[in-house]
Amino acid sequence: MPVQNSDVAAQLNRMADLLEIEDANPFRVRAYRNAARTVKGLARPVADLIKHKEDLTAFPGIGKDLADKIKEIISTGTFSQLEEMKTDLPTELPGLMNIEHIGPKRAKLLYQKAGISSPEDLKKAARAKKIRNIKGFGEKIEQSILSSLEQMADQNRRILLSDAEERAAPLTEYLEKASDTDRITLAGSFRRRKETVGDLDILVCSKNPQQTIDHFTGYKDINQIISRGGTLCRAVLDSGLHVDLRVLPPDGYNAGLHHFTGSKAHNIALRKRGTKMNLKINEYGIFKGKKQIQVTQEKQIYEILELDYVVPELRENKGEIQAAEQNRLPCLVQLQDIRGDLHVHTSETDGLAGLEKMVEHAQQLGYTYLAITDHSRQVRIANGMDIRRLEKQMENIDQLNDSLDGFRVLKGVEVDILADGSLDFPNAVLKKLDLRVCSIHFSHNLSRKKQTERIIKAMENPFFNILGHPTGRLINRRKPYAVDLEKIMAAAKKNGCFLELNAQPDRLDLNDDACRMARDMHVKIAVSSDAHDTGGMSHLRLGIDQARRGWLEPADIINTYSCQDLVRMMTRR
Ligand code: DGT
Ligand code: CA
Ligand code: CA
Ligand code: ZN
Repeated sequence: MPVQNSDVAAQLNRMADLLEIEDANPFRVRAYRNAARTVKGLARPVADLIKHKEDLTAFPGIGKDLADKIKEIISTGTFSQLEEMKTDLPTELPGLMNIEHIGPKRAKLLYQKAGISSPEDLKKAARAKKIRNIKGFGEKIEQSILSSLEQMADQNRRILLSDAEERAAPLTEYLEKASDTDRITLAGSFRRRKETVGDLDILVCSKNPQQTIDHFTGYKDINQIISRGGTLCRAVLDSGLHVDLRVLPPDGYNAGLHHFTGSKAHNIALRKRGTKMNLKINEYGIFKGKKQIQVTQEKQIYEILELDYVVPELRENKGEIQAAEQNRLPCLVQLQDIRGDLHVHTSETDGLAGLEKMVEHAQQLGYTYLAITDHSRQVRIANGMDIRRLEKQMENIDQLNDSLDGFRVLKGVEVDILADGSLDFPNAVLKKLDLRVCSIHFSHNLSRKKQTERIIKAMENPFFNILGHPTGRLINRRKPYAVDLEKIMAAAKKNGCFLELNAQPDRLDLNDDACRMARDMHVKIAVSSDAHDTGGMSHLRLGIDQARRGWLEPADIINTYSCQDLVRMMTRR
């Protein structure tokens, strides 16, 4: 199986982790992280690029040295320097850094003082109350480590939608090669565009199920076949991802597609409705008595049930069936409704591409505006800007705008919300900008009450526009901070502020339910990529998926508005 981009990124990040644990030069650490980010954001598999002898150093953050290392990873799965590092420190040690409260220093301490190198060791030691006595830890940290370990155990079986996409693409391509196969669809939570998926449910239309399954079992990335029947084969990929492959006959495809798209709760509710209409619905089709009603399109199932068509993203039994009955389903936002991106970073702070490159890419995406929102001074690890650098950037943007036609670069910032609720730049500076994304990057651990007050206080500043990544969660890695979203939204409404739906694959923050709450409370949302390079801007589509799951329409999303309207919305009072 060719080594995939996320595998390459994982190896580079592991090197960065080990270097951090060894307290190496921060520039070296950042070089590996930047390269990892670039590889992860590439539109094509890096293995392909190498095969076609393309120049990797053309990509941001990749020099000659890193290009060689990436080639080594592609051919051997690792690189010699990483292997050498591993001889001094246990391989799995960086894994500890995924746990909340554990950075490189503490990971090293845990290993040196208590011989702990894996989450399992750590859990045992924390339960035995042995962590609290290590210098730099204490009882409170011990307890939060334990609780985040327990939470990770619950979550880690689900993988990010974007990672699932990456695993699914080559598999689908492989399945298409078999003769006699027709349609191939990824159903289940993947088709409903949930932020994480438990497994892949692949449906293949074929008249020859045995042959299709034979072909599937020959896929190189399969680690284990769990079961194999006449039309169903369950397997585990090398990455640990489970796959259910189902073969459906041509005349049963649409009924099966509907059934295996789910959700289970939606299916059950539809089945109940069917029963009231004397119809029986199951994975094979819809039946009136013994007679099967022909279904040649998935839409027909809803027609037969006298419902408007419900798109997969809404099939969660959260009111969509009633809405479909009463012709009041939302007219959901689509990617093409988006006219600009309101949160991106450049190489001025922790981005990889310069201002011009980012703007050029936004134009290629068909946008008419782009807000540049680099970090403020507080975020030193991301090379946050001081006032002078911000002002210089504003000048550069003014100049660039003079040369652009039909496109506007908005002067923005991602300004830190400090612990006391003030913003990291004085109002006299903030005033000069077109737009301000205000985010929390520190003091995540305040009480729910204090955190809520902090954000509301920030929103009372007349230059507060958009609350960036509103809950601070990192899927599978960091819990949302304790905060009262309903109060936050009420304050946003009152003050004319907006909330972000950050489209980074592991943030997708707000989640679907919170988007729905915003809609109900008439608070508008900015769907933003938070890109750190040009490739990252296309993550916005994942934000749109999430927005759709949250019932959002174009009018609920501020970056579907014209630039003029948008700028007006950023001026409060
Ligand atoms: P996941 O894999 O946890 O992310 O979520 P799903 O929705 O993909 O769930 P999965 O893989 O267990 O099953 C795929 C679909 O099959 C599910 O969305 C609906 C359908 N399905 C599975 N089990 C049942 C069931 O017991 N009753 C009904 N009505 N449908 C089911
Ligand atoms: Ca599934
Ligand atoms: Ca499944
Ligand atoms: Zn941020």
